[in-house]
Amino acid sequence: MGVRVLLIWPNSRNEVLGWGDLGAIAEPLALEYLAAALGQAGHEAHILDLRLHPDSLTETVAAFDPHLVGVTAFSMHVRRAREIAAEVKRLHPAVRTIVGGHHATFLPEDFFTPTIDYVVSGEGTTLITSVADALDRGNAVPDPAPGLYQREEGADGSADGATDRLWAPFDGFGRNKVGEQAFRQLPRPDRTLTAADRHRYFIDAMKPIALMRTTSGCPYRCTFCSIWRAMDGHYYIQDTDAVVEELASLEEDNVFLVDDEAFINGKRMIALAEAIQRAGIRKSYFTYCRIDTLLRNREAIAAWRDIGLRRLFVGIDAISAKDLNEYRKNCDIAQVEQGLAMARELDIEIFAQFVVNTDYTKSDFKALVRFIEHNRIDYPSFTVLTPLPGTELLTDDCVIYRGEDGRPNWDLFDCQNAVTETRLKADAFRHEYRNLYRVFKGAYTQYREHNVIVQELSAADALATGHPTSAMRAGRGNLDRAVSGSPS
Ligand code: B12
Ligand code: SF4
Repeated sequence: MGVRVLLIWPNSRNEVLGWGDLGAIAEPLALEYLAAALGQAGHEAHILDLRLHPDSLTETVAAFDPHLVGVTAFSMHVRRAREIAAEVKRLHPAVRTIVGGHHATFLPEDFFTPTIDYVVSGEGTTLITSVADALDRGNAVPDPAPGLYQREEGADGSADGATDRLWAPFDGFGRNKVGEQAFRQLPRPDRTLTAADRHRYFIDAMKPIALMRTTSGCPYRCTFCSIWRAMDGHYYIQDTDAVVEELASLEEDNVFLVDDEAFINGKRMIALAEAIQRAGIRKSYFTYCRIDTLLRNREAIAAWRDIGLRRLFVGIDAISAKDLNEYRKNCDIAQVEQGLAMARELDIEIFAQFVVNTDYTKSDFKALVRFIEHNRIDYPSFTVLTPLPGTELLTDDCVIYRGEDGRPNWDLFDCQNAVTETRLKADAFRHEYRNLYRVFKGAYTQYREHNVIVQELSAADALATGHPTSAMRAGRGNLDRAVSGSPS
């Protein structure tokens, strides 16, 4: 018979990102994977993207009448995901709630609250299906499985001790891991469920844009990155035929390959480009690539340029030997400069990502600006060095902003706020950091169909949750214009 499962992508509680959701609102790929698996098992799934439909929770719950509501969450969504689950329970106490995604993968205990019934750590398709199957059998208790946590029956009365009363002990169940074979057999994301929204998904001016994955994981070991930890260092590759078939099924002309490092294996990428060409598929591609991977694989990058590769998202991350070592990037400045030059020769646009170290002084900020100008980088983008869950940077006491429960204030984990001590005073660091976006504002205009207000939020603003500041409201206005497609 099957049950009804509503899958939700949260809107951020605070619009604290430098660009907010303005730079990108992209397809909820994780939810489409979950929906496909649920559909195959005979359940009915529905996707609600709250970034695009921020006021639709109540009406969607009423209209779809779900048995199970699932919410995905990055760290910056923790509080919002908990709020959504609480709201769902308020509207409909009998509905079961389940949370998964990047934060739950490493810190499931942040979701051990009375209004969340299940938490999934790691790959979610099999586990959400087993929960839906159990509910379908009239049993709220699915089979125990690695990565699946369930709140004990009857423990919904009080918040205290909820963690202790979890049926699945945290230390015993770990993460749900997939092997390469299982990765290859994951169902193709169900994009029919986002059909009505697809024209609104964008990354900069690439609109509409589809997201797709051809590999998973990364063989490198950067200190600030949780991806290799989530995959235990494995790198899995999808079959060429499956990739070509999925690409052919996409209606969008723009495709963002969300592979963490697509070009690791140059021969495979050349073979894939040839297969895509043979299939007569023509799209504009954007994907991630390390600078040393780019240097090693000129031929593969050229082959992809010929089938439509337009932009590369390159994590340059650091401009000093000290930071490159500290981040364990395993490459040097000379390679960075050579890689940038090669991209220019190949006529590939570079979206360059820099990780601003919290030990930056004013002169480090100046050096970063000079480096970007000197290397004529098309599109610089910045994140603050953040101790993301799953990384060795997150230690017990490194986070200085904490919530009432003593846990880190996850609202600030958007990589645009320093959450640890900075060498500069906090306000000075924030000012210098925001200034980077101002300095390069002109560089963005050719890529953006809308102007963006760089938000001057203080950590205090962000901590005062639930009450948008005027800067947040201004951001929201821009967001509305951006998603409705009219340039501001
Ligand atoms: C593509 C991508 C983006 C894209 C688009 C994201 C989108 N759809 O909107 C862009 C470029 C916009 C982006 C931006 C950001 N991103 Co990003 N992004 C990714 C990337 C590379 C792939 C995401 C993806 O689609 N994966 C494929 C899906 C299928 O896998 P999945 O999400 O893991 O889902 C599986 C499981 O987690 C689980 N699951 C997931 N949700 C749920 C829900 C339920 C109910 C259940 C049961 C299970 C479950 O099952 C799923 C299927 O197997 C990931 C890294 C990665 N490898 O995942 C980083 C990643 C998610 N991004 C990250 C971050 C920090 C950001 C930013 C905040 C900062 C930044 N500048 O990068 C911004 C936020 C922007 C915003 N406003 O949302 C971090 C999140 C870490 C964390 N703990 O928060 C990641 C993990 C990268 C990293 N380690 O640094 N990102
Ligand atoms: S930052 Fe990039 S290269 Fe480094 S481990 Fe993460 S995905 Fe791999």
